[in-house]
Amino acid sequence: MFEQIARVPGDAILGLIDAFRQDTNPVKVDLGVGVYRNDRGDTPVLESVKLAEARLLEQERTKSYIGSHGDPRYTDAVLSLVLGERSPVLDAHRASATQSPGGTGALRLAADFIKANLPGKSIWLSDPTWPNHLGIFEAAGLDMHRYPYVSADNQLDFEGMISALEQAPEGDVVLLHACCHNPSGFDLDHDQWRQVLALIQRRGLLPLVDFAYQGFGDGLDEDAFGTRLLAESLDEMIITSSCSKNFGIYRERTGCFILIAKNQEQMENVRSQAAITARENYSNPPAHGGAVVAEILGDPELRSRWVAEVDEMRERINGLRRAFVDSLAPFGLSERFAHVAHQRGMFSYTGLSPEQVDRLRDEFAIYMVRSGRANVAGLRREQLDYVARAFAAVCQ
Ligand code: PLP
Ligand code: TYF
Repeated sequence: MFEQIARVPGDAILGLIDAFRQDTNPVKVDLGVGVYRNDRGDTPVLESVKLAEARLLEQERTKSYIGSHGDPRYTDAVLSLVLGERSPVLDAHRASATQSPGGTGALRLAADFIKANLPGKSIWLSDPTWPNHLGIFEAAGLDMHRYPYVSADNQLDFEGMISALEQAPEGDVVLLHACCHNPSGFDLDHDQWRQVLALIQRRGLLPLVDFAYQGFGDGLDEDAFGTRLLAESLDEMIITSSCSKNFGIYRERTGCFILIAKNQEQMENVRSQAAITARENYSNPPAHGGAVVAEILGDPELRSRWVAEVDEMRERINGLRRAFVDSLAPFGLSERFAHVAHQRGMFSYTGLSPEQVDRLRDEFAIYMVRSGRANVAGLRREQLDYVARAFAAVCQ
């Protein structure tokens, strides 16, 4: 029976990992997959995570199931991290949190929840967006629409975004990146978030905020500005959060599916649906990552150590953004790439064409996604001049 099944292409971003590994050029540079790297090019386990894991190894007494909603110590900690310590939404008991296998698992819960409970509603995704968004919502059977996000001259297309979303029918879902937009690196400023809020209210839309990079843009609280504005202003909202990047626990699959309802009664109703969705997908989430996060956020000393580690990762990325633009100055290109210093998060839409990206790979062993997306965290200080020279060569 299997002879009729066709082979499909693999994930283009993950494919870069193999291509990079096979390249024997000693100066090769990996600006592909979105994983944080230090200046040696490594993705080490955070010290706060190592300390928490040592404690867990000592203290763990059971490997029994943790339940469909996961570990309440973890979900309560994530709610405070995302919505703020003194959020009126939490005081009103309007928010439900379900531990999920990564942010991806949370997105799939959101997709299934929408499909099962909001019949006939479509979802609106930014163009461009993280390619897996398309696969996840397609797999759940949702109809998708796109809204413009980046203009042809590689800038945030806020007007295009707003005018497209003005056409969305009432009750449709709009997916917004909380911060550090993947793949573009273009984020909304405070005034633009307020305009998006007004549009959502005017059109009666349901926001789904994907929050995968909290702490990587401007700060843990700063990055939550738009998310908290919507949560405190609207009756209903969905948030998918991920601890993969900010705790560096990618492979532990640690995320959270958050539903905000008008009141506690309705929150309990939608929460019961979230449990069914989780049960039908994977029953219970993996426990380890959530236990690590709960241990860190619940202990003042570990927590401040972790905050310092997040600060260090963010400051390294933002420092590299400025340093990269500076290193392009001798080639007369700092103006052309000035946006790299203003974008936020790990990613930058450089504005390079697929052909230029191919030349960077073939002639300089520099790997990036063909859309022109670079993982800024993949830059190393000692390679900045080399990369700048390569950019200058393909921009001739
Ligand atoms: N959303 C976006 C925009 C992402 O870039 C990622 C990253 O991989 C995710 C969600 C999900 O992350 P994970 O499933 O690894 O927690
Ligand atoms: O966009 C990225 O590079 C990260 C990592 O299937 C990633 O979000 C990429 C592709 C994928 C899973 C994770």
